[in-house]
Amino acid sequence: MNTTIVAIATPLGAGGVGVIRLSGPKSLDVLKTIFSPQKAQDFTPRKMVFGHVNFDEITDDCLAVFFKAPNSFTGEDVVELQMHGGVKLLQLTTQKLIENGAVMAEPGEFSKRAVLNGKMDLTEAEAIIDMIYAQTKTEMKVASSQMKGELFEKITQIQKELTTLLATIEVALDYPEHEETFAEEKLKSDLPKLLDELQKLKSTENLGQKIKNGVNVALVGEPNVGKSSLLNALVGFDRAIVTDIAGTTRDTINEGYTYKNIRFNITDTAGLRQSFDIVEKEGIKRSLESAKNSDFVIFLQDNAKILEDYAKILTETPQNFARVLNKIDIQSNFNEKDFDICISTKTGQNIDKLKELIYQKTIDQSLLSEKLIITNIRHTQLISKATQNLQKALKALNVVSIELTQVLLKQAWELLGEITGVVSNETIIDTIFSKFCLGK
Ligand SMILES: Nc1nc2c(ncn2[C@@H]2O[C@H](COP(=O)(O)OP(=O)(O)OP(=O)(O)O)[C@@H](O)[C@H]2O)c(=O)[nH]1
Ligand SMILES: [Mg+2]
Repeated sequence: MNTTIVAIATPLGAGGVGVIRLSGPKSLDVLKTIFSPQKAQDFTPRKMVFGHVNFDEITDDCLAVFFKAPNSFTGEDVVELQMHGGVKLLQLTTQKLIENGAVMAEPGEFSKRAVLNGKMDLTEAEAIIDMIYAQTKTEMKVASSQMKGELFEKITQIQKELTTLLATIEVALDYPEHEETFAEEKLKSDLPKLLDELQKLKSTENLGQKIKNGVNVALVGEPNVGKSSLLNALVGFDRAIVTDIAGTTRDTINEGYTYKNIRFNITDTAGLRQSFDIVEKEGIKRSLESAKNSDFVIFLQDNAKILEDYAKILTETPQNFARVLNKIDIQSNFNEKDFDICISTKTGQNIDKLKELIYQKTIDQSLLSEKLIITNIRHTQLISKATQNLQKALKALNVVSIELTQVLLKQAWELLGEITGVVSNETIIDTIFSKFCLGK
């Protein structure tokens, strides 16, 4: 990492301030090729310097700050230059810095360098990206706890316990006559505890995905029952076209809303009916597909014409659904007991209650207060594999040999190490950081 990288760290667009970041051994020298402090002064680390940038007949008043290695985000010499936030100004300045010795940073390269220089572990770096893209407070909270290193600590603690068990096996292999029984006893009592800890982490995976990507809810039902009207009522604006013509919606329409700090992604679909229209048929096919792939299905019915036979849809949908009666403003002669909730998108009656019902049926609130919630698929996959290894290790102990247990535990240790980056290879690192944005 001898190169000095540069990138615009703020989003491109007209803004009051734009920041350009440099990292690497020549950061300060490269900055000095275009920036001069107002007063004759040296750069004291972490102290803002007022001055101006001057090159190719372009000039701007700026603030610059220098972080001396290793006390910086990347662990290298870092410079941040605050200029006015014009797209062209920031682009031309970056280009000039490249002409004067810096190289363009890859997406995520600052964070990658921070990890490679031991300034943070992989889980913390991944939490940064989650914070940047967070859409809800819950998502922010989970990312913050990961950024504070809570996942790192948990995984490291499990690895430490595995190391102790591996050491016990080692001794048992050297002195089988004295130690083997002791080692077996210890493994039989300690491994289930570790398995419990991993399984507890894994149990948060489904909630973690919902926190990160939102809860997917599909609206299905016959044409004209008011699905599009319900979508509009839930999201709070006229997103979908509503008419009294049956078969108005054909393509699926997606829109979201946030309730109790969780994002809900609603899919409005084509009304289900026997159709010979090729476009509508395709819409109906997609409608059933989105019902199948969602976390929750709202099966909507019309108070003017209550349909008895929804068996077909229910067999194709997930177990998690609600029967909802719409248009209760039309007439009151319906049996409330046949439905989970009765609403009117026209008057807005019970729309809030429906939001609460969806929340209750899709969010496991007992898990929501857990200190650690796994939101990253990479982490859940590794935790699953490590869990399988521990299960096999426990079995091997009973029926095969302590040597096999040893191999399986070592592998589990390494799988957990991939989460934090203690065990890593270039491909893993490159894949993770390629998802980052430029300048981070
Ligand atoms: N009275 C009354 N009319 C409603 C209510 N909700 C929807 N409607 C009317 O029912 C008709 C159909 O509404 P849509 O929302 O387009 O129904 P849809 O289920 O999306 O219909 P398709 O897209 O054709 O499948 C429109 O005329 C709406 O104004 C309601 O709560 N009360
Ligand atoms: Mg519609």
